Amino acid sequence: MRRVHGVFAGLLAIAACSCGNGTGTTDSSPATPPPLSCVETTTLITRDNVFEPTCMTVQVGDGLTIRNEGTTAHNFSIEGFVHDVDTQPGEETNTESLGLDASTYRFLCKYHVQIAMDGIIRVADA
Ligand SMILES: [Cu+2]
Repeated sequence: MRRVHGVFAGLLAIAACSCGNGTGTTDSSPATPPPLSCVETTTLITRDNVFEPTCMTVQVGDGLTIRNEGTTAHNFSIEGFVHDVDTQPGEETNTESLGLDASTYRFLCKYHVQIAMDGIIRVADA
């Protein structure tokens, strides 16, 4: 019993050492968005392949103007909601009120989400 306990403690020590070398991979989840400085705007620009800004603040009831300054079609979707708006290159799309409660949401381009074309939208109480 005593010997088993000793081996276990040794393994813990080794695990702690390898963590210190930066090999830990368990905490890479973006579940908690980092505290970004969000831009207060209802105009979202899409480029190839990034949103600008990547963090925006709007008021409850606001709609968006999505302007595609890229050379390929981009999409605006809000994770977990039905919004699904395509904007062609050089064009502009105006959405109606997003109809979202005050909270923080992730938006993304469904065509390029695999290459991290996404952002954060904060909906604030008017
Ligand atoms: Cu895109």
